[in-house]
Amino acid sequence: MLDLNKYRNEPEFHAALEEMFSSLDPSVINNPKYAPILEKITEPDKVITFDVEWRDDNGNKQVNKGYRVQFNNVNGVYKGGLRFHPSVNLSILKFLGFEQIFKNYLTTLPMGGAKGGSDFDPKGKSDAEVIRFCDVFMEKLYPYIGVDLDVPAGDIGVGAREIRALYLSYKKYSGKSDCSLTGKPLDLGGSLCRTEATGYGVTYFALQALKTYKKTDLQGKRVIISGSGNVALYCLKKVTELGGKVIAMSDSSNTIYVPDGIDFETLRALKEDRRERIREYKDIKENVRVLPTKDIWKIPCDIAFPCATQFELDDGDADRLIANGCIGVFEGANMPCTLGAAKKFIKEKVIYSPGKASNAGGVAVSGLEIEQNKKGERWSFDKVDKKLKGIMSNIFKNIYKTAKDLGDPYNLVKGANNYAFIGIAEKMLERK
Ligand code: NDP
Ligand code: 2IT
Repeated sequence: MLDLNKYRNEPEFHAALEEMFSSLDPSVINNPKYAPILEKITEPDKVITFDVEWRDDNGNKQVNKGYRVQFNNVNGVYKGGLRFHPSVNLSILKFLGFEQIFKNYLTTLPMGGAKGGSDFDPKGKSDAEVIRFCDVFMEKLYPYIGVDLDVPAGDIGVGAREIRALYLSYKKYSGKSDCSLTGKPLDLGGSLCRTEATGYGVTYFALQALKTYKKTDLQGKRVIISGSGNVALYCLKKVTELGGKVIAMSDSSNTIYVPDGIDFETLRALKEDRRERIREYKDIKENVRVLPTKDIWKIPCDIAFPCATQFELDDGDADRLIANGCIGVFEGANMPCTLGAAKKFIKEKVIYSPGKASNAGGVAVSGLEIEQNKKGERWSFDKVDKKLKGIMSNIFKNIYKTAKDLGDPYNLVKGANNYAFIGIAEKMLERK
């Protein structure tokens, strides 16, 4: 029997394992044929760590830690983002890499699970510093990646600027221009709709779930979205297009509460072009209240999209959302709800979707970027968007059916985990 206690000193990874194994149906977790793979599925195939020594603008030497966790490639090439954030450590990257195995399986595209990154903080650094850091990071990482081996992408702190720098360095050091990274800028072979994919995808997922469970949609709904990075911004755009009113968003410093609704283009320019703090929105628009970050969950809403980071929504926040009448919580981030918060939503029949299902749109379009690069094709925005819609709809259908078949229709955690675990476990048994 698998003993999760040995992972207690890796709290994020431990939580991801507990979420998976406690949700598996007894017919799955106790099935003797899966016993031999339980240990194997919880240990990464390979963990690569390296020092990144780079020079800041004053010429001083700085050192950060670099990582790539290649978790499991039974479903295809190692695939998953790179995160640059001061909190990055192996526990966080193992949790993200583990989740990625099952998320990527749900997309139906041939991708295994991986994650990587650094404790480097791009915030407050000049463009030149970020580019120098990315260059050394890639000098160390390039021997381990490539289109048929491992294909990283972005995540927190790794956006268009970082991917451009990383890909140019990859080409320089490897002498290759294969699809070794996704989320590339369009002029370097990126896919249309990759920037929008995670935020649009979680919104498409929400729409399908709202229709199925509550025979409703986003029209006229009061929505809150935590974060204001890549996922949150394009969730804002799609929710607004579909008739929802996004009344609050956040960053790690503040929440803004805007009862009239947040304007996408104003916030996009503030965050993407000018890299400012979200509170600056108050200086541009009327009727804006600036609150502490955590107060976002106190604002009454119909639907919540946690799109910032892990464990940002705790048990007490769940109680407040439920008391305020929230009907759906759709994770755009990876594991933003604590396990206790998720349990409360499921118990109270608030529609709750785990990130590995509802935020799979980003990696799905990454998979489509690989396909386009391999075929030497460039698909239109509408074509990619249509495929994304189809993939999100298919994920919802598969996990909803599994949850229903297990006699627990509101439990999409059970639905996603049992469905994806069986898929991966069967492939692991086949490989032996
Ligand atoms: P970005 O770096 O673009 O944005 C992150 C946002 O979250 C920022 O607004 C940031 O605020 C906020 N944030 C980060 N840490 C904290 C914190 N500790 N407390 C409060 N707010 C915080 O990242 P993404 O939008 O790409 O990623 C967001 C989430 O979505 C992550 O969990 C990521 O793993 C997940 N995800 C991303 C995908 C993608 O395609 N990009 C795909 C699937 C999942 P600040 O600027 O102040 O740091
Ligand atoms: O968490 C995620 O799925 C991502 N950060 C996207 C990974 C990818 O390879 O596009």
